[in-house]
Amino acid sequence: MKDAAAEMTQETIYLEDYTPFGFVVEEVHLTFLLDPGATRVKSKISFAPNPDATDKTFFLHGEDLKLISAKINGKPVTADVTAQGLTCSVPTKPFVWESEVEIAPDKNTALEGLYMSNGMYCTQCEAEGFRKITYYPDRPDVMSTFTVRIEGPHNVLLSNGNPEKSGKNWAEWHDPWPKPSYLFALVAGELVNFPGSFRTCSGNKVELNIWVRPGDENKCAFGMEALKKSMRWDEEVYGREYDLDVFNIVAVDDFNMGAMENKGLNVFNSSCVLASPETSTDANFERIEAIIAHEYFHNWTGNRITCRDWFQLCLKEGLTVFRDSQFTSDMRSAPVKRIGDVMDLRGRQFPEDQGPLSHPVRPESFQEINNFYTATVYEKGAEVIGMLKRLVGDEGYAEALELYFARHDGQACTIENWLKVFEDVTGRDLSQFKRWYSQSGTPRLAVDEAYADGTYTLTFRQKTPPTPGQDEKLPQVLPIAVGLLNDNGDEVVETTLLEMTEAEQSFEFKGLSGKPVPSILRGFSAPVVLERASTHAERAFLLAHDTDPFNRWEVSYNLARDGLVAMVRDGAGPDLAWIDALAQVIRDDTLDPAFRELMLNGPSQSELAQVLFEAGTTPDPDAIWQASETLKQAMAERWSAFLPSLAEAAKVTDDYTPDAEQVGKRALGAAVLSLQTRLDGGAAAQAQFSGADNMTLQLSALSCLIRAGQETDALAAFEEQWQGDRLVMDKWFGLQIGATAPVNAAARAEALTGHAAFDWKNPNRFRAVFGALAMNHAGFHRKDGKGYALLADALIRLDAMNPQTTARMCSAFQTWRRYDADRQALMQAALERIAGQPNLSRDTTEMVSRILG
Ligand code: B3K
Ligand code: ZN
Repeated sequence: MKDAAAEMTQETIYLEDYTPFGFVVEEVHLTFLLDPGATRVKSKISFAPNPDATDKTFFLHGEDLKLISAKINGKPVTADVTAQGLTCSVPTKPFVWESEVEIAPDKNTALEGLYMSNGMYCTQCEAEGFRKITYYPDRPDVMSTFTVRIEGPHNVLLSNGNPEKSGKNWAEWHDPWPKPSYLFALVAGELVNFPGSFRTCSGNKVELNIWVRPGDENKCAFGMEALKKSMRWDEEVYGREYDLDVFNIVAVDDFNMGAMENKGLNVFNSSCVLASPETSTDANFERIEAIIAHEYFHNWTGNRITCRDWFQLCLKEGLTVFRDSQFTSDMRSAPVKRIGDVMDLRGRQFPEDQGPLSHPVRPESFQEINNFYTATVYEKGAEVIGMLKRLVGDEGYAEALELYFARHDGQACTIENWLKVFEDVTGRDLSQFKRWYSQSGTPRLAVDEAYADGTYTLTFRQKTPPTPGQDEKLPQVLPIAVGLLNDNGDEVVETTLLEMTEAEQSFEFKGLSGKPVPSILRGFSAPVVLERASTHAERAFLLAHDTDPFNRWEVSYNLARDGLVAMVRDGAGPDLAWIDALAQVIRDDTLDPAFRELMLNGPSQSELAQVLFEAGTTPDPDAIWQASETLKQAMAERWSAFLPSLAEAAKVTDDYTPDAEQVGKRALGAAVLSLQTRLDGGAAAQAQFSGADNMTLQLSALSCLIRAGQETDALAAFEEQWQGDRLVMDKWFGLQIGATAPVNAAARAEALTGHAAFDWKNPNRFRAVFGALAMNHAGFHRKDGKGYALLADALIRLDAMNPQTTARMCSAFQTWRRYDADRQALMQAALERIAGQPNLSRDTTEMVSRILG
């Protein structure tokens, strides 16, 4: 173990300690002389004392920089330099700071700051990467205009804002909008563009470009259309217009996350922008559309109005996720999007909020801010905004947003600023609602019901279990959408929003002619765990009659969950009554195929482990896997008579498009194929694989063949066909670990790290292999600990190169306390082995110590 003293040297930053910087920055001029091993960065920055600040210490962040020279008002100065930055004595009046530093982009494997990817220069500054480029007050509340000159022998030289001037081997850019340093970007390389253009609502013409490596131009058309749709949607729905002459997107292969919203120059992980039917799945297309929208929407929610400090991250991220969900709902199917979002919330955010990494939507302390780009900040943050909108209504929300943009444009803001616009517009007191930002944990909501003399009473009790650092919780505001149905299945009370504010609270519905059947938490109106015992008969009734698509799906999900729990815990057989009821829904061709496919999705194996754990049963991953296999086998056998006709009906005969209609059909077709494979040993999957003319069909067939153990030839053929396409090869690496029987997963992951195309330095490839291992629930949680040991070895190796991606992947261990003593001991040993490494990064040190608790 690393000694306690070493651990304690990691500084913790607290929200309550915020103070403004002592200086304002009026202008920034940067010059880059590009060189892989020795790039020179010259800065010329106009500072003035900040009248709002008391502490006038002149501290500039700077890490891994070689300081060549520093001047104030043209005269050389000597600065006091440490590993974190420099201080210097400065005039009490406005002054100009100049510095020259040297950096080595080709050595930068952390992919933060200025780095190289396949010969191209690229930056990633959020959250604190700018300090690896030059000395600067690298904090989001310091906003300034930037003028950038880039010199280098590359055909493309890009930065933020509008192009000013250029010549052979140089270009100058000017961004007129004041921005924090985290939104700075620079790209240089031998790139080609896929051009487009957009006319804004007030008639301005914007030049659009997607810049890619030569050969990738044919994968840009979809992204370009998604960008135009996003620009139009933001004008129409939020009244937000684009504000520069150009909007550039660049695709880069080595990137720690999905994409980055740098002002006017979005940088994308190539997996999140490049798409073609042959190489991308329907899911890829949907994700690309959503991410392009998300980054574009940041132009207003994030860039024009940014965060005062990193504790306010949800101000931009929760809101922008909420906005991109609205966009996808409008472009595609709103119920399908909602169900997908809730599955994602339960799959990623709930485990986070119910384990050692639980933190509020607005955290109050951190050691490494990159560790807080979490499902809680993003997805729960978006849920909080959805609740706010439900409470104040669509009009109140629209007015509040108008006021937010008008009042705070050009500012660095807080959650207090955000809530105040809602208070001012609606006259509501949101002080209790604000607990959603400060209390961590998932509230549990229990319900009792009573009926007498035409009055139906629902009594709710809310309770949030203790989470790290928060033993006691206060009641939160819960918007609970409820509808009531009569015995005939008619809706006697339409969706009504109940506003719960107490720990226990009753709501009455009067004038009913009989005891109704309630449909509670429609649309998943609050991110809680609803605890309500329900009879089989009532669920079957709602499955047939609920008009709320989300709750109709929820009933099926709950039936699947409870059936699986009974199988694992009590040794019960599959719930045949549910399988038969579900058959009616699956075969109902008046329903959207995408919705029908979603109805087949019960909880994941990991979610089931959590459910068992909470019910007091130690989850056995092998038994969970076995139960889920038995259930699917039973479904396949019970539905064998109609599977072929369902498969036929799900076939798409038109040319491929990634639109919602075709996507839904292919999703249903894939679910049917996987059931058929259980009956025919892989014959139908083999036929689909051989005849597939798009990646969605090819990959769903390959997945079935892997599950059936029939994959050897198909995997070889796939590799032969796609070895030249790195994004498709990521799928090849991941699928053979993710879809295989648990017993093989760890060995396959280990073997694949020896494959010639495995690259430790490429986060996509690393995640393909180790993300897939962590997702193969029973495979990762092998009883002998091989999965844990392998992941720990990989994380130790990666940490020296790329702390951010390493720290993120540590969360695979976050559920460790759910499992039996042997597995817990093995996971603890793996975590302690990581923690004990010399020179472990700040990122990984923080994550491992939080997980260990
Ligand atoms: N804002 C970036 C995420 C930056 C992550 C830094 N570790 C992408 C996004 O949320 O849109
Ligand atoms: Zn974002």
